Amino acid sequence: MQIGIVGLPFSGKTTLFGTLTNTHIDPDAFQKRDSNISMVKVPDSRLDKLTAIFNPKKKVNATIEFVDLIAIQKGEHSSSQFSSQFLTKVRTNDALIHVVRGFEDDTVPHVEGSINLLRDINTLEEEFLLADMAFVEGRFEKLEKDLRKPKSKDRALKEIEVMKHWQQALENEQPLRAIDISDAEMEYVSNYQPLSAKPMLLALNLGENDIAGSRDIMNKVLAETGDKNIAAEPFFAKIELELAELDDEEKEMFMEEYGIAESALSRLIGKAYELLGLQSFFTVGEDECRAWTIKKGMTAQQSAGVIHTDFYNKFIRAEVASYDDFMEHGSLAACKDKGLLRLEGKEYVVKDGDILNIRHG
Ligand SMILES: Nc1nc2c(ncn2[C@@H]2O[C@H](COP(=O)(O)OP(=O)(O)OP(=O)(O)O)[C@@H](O)[C@H]2O)c(=O)[nH]1
Ligand SMILES: [Mg+2]
Repeated sequence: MQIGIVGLPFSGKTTLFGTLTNTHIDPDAFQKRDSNISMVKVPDSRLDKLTAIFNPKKKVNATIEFVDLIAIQKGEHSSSQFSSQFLTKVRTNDALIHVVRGFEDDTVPHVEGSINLLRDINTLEEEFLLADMAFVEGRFEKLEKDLRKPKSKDRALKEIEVMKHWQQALENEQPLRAIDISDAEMEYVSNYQPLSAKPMLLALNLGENDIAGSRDIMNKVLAETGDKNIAAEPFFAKIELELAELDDEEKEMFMEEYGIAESALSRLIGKAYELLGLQSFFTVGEDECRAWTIKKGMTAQQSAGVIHTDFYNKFIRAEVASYDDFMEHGSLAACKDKGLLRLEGKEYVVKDGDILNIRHG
């Protein structure tokens, strides 16, 4: 999974990237390159506990790739077109984190001269809507030509219907993530990755003084912007970057002092999982304990396919124990004795925290 970090200049993107990836950053050095990419282990206390029990040779966390993208400036794309380089990078992202500046700091100028979360959120959203409108217009031009060719006419007619639906939404200033795209429509547009359709996590980069009221600020922002594929989470880039560099004991002490319950990484990843409808299952053993990321609703066979395509093709059954049952009884053998190690077929819908052992041919 890949998550892109976007936002206006000086909002704290690179600082957040440094916090999430635990890399010491020199913003000046980073700005010279156009984007930074880093793979991050998804923190998971359940995996830690399983590892403590099995004591395996290897512990493998699920991973997420974060990309620190370049800043987006208002009106920068006067033709309503993002640079193709930017688009190519954003297209491959499964979701976007939009860093919104909420901290005051006279030494770091705000491009608009003042702090206003909703204005900045809308600025970026408008750029996305404009880019998608330009995309839709481009498709109409191409589809007009396709209409004249007998071979492509039928398909073009269908796609035009979808593009009209999209255009109507965009003209009403509705991001495409807020509209329903049916499976039938999807068939014609599954290759497209409009910006305003990306699930969006608003990362509100607040100042130190906002820590106590951060949930209220978040709820207010969500009340104004909320659509179904949007989430928000407050964070405090500067403090949290400093925290990320401390050892665990010190970190805990300072987090408590600041009233921050969980690291920025686990908070934002938690939100991203929710937003994207993701969950984890585990495989355990003496060789390896491992967390895997799947979409909610995936079956045992589909989940087996995430481990290996062969497991999908040659799937026979899955032995399943829930994480809670396992922790209560301490071993798979004990679960089996209690009838809590179930044999499930390929249609079984895997639940968050299931421990799976795939039997395959
Ligand atoms: N006081 C304060 N300063 C911050 C905070 N977050 C970031 N900064 C500072 O703001 C400046 C810009 O932060 P960056 O993380 O580089 O912002 P950016 O969004 O990556 O900026 P560009 O890549 O230039 O668009 C840096 O000097 C940071 O140290 C914060 O929460 N509080
Ligand atoms: Mg930056």
